[in-house]
Amino acid sequence: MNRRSQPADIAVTEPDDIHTGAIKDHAAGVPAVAVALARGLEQMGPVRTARTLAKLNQREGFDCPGCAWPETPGHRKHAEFCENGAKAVAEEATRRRVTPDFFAAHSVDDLRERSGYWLSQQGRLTHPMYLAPGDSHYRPVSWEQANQLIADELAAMSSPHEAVFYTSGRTSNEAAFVYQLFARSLGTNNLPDCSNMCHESSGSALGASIGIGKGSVTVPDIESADLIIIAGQNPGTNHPRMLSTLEKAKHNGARIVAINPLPEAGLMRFKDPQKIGGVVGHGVKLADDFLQIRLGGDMALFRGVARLLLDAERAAPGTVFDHEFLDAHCAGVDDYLSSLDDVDIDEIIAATGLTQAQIADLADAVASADRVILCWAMGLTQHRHSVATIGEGTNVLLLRGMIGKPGAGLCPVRGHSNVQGDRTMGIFEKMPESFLAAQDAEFGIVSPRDHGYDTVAAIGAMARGEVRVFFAMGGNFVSAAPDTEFTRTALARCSLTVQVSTKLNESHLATGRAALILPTLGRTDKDLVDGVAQQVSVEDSMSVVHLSRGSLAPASAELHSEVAIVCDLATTALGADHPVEWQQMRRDYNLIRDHISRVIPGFEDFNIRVRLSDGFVLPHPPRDRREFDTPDGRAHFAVHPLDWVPVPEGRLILQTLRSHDQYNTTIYGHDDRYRGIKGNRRVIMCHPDDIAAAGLRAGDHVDIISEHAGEDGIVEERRVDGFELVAYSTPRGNAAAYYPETNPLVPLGSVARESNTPVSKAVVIRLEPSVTAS
Ligand SMILES: Nc1nc2c(c(=O)[nH]1)N[C@H]1C(S)=C(S)[C@@H](COP(=O)(O)OP(=O)(O)OC[C@H]3O[C@@H](n4cnc5c(=O)[nH]c(N)nc54)[C@H](O)[C@@H]3O)O[C@H]1N2
Ligand SMILES: Nc1nc2c(c(=O)[nH]1)N[C@H]1C(S)=C(S)[C@@H](COP(=O)(O)OP(=O)(O)OC[C@H]3O[C@@H](n4cnc5c(=O)[nH]c(N)nc54)[C@H](O)[C@@H]3O)O[C@H]1N2
Ligand SMILES: [Mo]
Repeated sequence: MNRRSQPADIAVTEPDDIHTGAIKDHAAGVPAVAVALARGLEQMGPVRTARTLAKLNQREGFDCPGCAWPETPGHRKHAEFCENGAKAVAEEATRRRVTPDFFAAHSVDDLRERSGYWLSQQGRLTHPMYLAPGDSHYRPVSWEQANQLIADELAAMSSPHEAVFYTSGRTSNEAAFVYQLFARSLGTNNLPDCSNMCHESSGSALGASIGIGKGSVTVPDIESADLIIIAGQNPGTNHPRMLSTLEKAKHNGARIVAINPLPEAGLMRFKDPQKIGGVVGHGVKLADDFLQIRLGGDMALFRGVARLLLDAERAAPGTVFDHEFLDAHCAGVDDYLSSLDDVDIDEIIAATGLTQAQIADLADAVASADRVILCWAMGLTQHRHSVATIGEGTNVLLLRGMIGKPGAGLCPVRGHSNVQGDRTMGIFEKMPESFLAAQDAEFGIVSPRDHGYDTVAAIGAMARGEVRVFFAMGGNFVSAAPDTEFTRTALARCSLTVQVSTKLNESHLATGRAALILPTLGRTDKDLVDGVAQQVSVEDSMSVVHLSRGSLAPASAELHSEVAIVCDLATTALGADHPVEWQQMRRDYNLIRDHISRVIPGFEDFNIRVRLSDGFVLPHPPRDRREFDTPDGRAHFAVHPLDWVPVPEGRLILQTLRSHDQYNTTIYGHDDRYRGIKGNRRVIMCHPDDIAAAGLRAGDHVDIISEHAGEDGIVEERRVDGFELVAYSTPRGNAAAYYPETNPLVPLGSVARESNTPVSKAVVIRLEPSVTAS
């Protein structure tokens, strides 16, 4: 802190009047390149921009911190990134800094008044900071002091279950492994993660159906499929590199069906900015069919399709179902088929909002394709009946034998770049006995066996005052979690909250009695230990594990890697004679990989195979051998009663989603270019007839009130103020608004059955004209 004067805060453009324009009919193209470069130049300057983007997703470079879409094996393009990946990198590799001077100039109360956008635009955190009980400002602390403060709180717990260790999905395999090892050495399985709010429903459904919670396809499978169904996903914004893969599939003759309440630009047409045709032409039409389904209607659609497949099979036996596959590999077929006799096509039409012809057309496409892939993301996973919905989609593929053969399979498209790897490494409140036993044998520890808290359960425990220490390995818990105000109050009941972070966010201001900010290296940063550059690994959405090496000089000499942070804390908290060799692992990540290779199946010779040019693919028994790791070794048909989301009289169903200019809770800007909404994020998209029926007009400002019947049956209300109404193409009764602004509306008690994922895509709301309208 030898700066003489406090550097000026970074000024940001706060939201303005909103401008709405036409919904775009295509994604990418020249504006995407321009936006990516502009963000890079603004945050990094020209030299750093060129250097950084050149290393993005290259073999000798770092894994994009954007999404979990895989690189194309064998032939990576020189520029294997997209507009939004470049934005994610610019955010991390920015030259702006949040120093101790910044914290001296801003009290916590002052920072609480700022927007999340303003906070994240201030730059990279540079020093460990401590907010003492009752203090108004964060003040610098040494790493030793910080570790001692945490260790003292952990030692004061009356049970190890008073500690909660959250993980966001950017954490590397190596960091995740030592982190869960620390939690379990301490004696708790309280390891909630962002996946609990994300693809947990996919894991629950696929685990039950096919015995593994991961997708069964590779990039070459997608490129050679002949029918690709994309349900509940907006790849143009959230997985833009997927569009190049889809373009190839299209070129090879695939038919693409988009199932979405919104006509998302990326699904309609794609202009590859890395090709000349993408710069000047009209781009490639991607979706052949767009089914504008009602929110929560997908289970009904899949059941309708399954019933039509059954009818066709009955009419011409042996022509639709894959009997060989069903006989050799599946269980529960008869029960499932007899449940289809109850399907009432009128209910399917009501639930989906589609026509009978559209449903029949999809069934025909599924019946006649040789290679079918089903892709999905949050539009399927964040509903009350998500596990049943994904189970039903899986049933449709099983009927046709579409698992474990080239060009076919299940493709849950993951979010965070290493969320799948973190789970493989043991970030899960209920890891199986096989993992715990192998880990205990490797390290000579005794892991607890009782299940820990997931995200929603952790918030409940904090609210009851049963959590003393909340530790977050990345992420932005208070903004990402449902029921923002409740979650904030719950966090305030902890004695100590600790955030390991790269950038400032709202969770640094939603503190316990005391709080710590521990600044860490990101993906782009060089991780030097005693002069030797350490490498980490990640697993993408298709189970490929590969290395990631940062190359930039860190934002300050005070930044520690996530691995170092965990290992140093473990040494302080567990004592020097703990059986785990924390300090050796801290100094050489190869040792961590050696341990992983002995604990987790599929990681044999980890240190050798991870250095192969494309890394290595983890085993996936259904994909590789049509083997199913279920109790009877068979794939199981899921039989659930039909569930969907009717719209109560005078109410709307709200989905909360991402704009084109954000990464989860990190807001890059106020434009949602593809949806034609510019200048402000406090908007709610509604069908024009719903706006008129409410006696309102597009452009009016409204308060959004959510309604949820609590356990006692009493209807609880939650409110956010001052949202501008935008007339938009969405089914009647369905509305959309951005996350995290609308998280205060999502009730903590509204969760998906089995997976406990917050229902972020179906919130019952009503609108009232804003009195505070500008
Ligand atoms: N640039 C960028 N990239 C990201 C992220 C980001 O914020 N920004 N986030 C990352 C993360 S963690 C994740 S999980 C993924 C998220 O990727 P997505 O799942 O694409 O993200 P959402 O914006 O939540 O979009 C959900 C999509 O599902 C549709 N949908 C909503 N409800 C339903 C429904 O009931 N049925 C159907 N069929 N469709 C529905 C919505 O209209 C929308 O198109 O992206 C990852 N990549
Ligand atoms: N209403 C609603 N809520 C949702 C969703 C929704 O669709 N609707 N989506 C849910 C989903 S899919 C997800 S995945 C969650 C996301 O939940 P989180 O993962 O908790 O949230 P992020 O916004 O991705 O976290 C951003 C923060 O991570 C930190 N960070 C970034 N990179 C690194 C790193 O390399 N290391 C460390 N230690 N920290 C880093 C930065 O400080 C940054 O501020 O939100 C969920 N919440
Ligand atoms: Mo996610």
